[in-house]
Amino acid sequence: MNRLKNLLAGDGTVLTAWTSIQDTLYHSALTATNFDAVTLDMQHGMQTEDSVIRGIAAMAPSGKPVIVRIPVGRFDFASRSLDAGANAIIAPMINTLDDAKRLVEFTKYIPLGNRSYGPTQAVGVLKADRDEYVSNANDVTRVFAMIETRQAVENMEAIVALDGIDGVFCGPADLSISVRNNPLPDPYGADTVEIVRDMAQAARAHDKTAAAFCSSAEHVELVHEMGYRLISFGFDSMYLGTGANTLLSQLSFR
Ligand code: 3PY
Ligand code: MG
Repeated sequence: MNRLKNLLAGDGTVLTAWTSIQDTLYHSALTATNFDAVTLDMQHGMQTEDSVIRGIAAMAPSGKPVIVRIPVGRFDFASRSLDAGANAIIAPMINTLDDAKRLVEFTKYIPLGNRSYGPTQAVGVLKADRDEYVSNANDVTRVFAMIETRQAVENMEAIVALDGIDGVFCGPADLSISVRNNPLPDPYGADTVEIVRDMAQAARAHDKTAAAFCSSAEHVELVHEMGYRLISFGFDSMYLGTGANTLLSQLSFR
């Protein structure tokens, strides 16, 4: 049950796939790639409550951590995802200390939070004893607050310092939109790159994990060099398109 925590121990880097596709056969296929973890995206991705619950169970035999990005404010489903056996939660648009407190309330058992008891599916999926699961869940399930607005940056120190928040997750597109006051994103552009660097330093200063979303190898290298250790790379259309086109490019007659 402490899959993600173990992978991150000792300054380890975890590269996670990021998927919007609801199909459990596809989820299992993703676990067979060299990604270390899989993130099911319910915010902008098309994952549903059903596909998340079934996806977690389908991926369990791989032993790879499953992370769920909940829709904005769906703290109830953060609890349910953990009850279904998710290893980690990414919560978008955590802008204030109150937002962060509410996230912790729903994802950590007492004394850190107020997560309701009932790890129904988790114990089977993670092959854990019920009491063992509950006793260790606060420590081993990871909770990430997305910092992706100007307001969140202003409150970043307080958010990252909060007990129960295990890390910050940089959303570079929304961050650039908010900072530049421009609906067209400029991820990791000149106006936000130093904020992104500060985010990693704030996480490190509190012994928490810095995490980030990337859609190019260049950005993965950039955030890795800054100290980010949970990094998503690409999404479904990139995996399928790059894979198919790489295969086709190997043919001499095309
Ligand atoms: C962002 O870049 O804003 C994200 O939320 C990544 O999905
Ligand atoms: Mg975002």
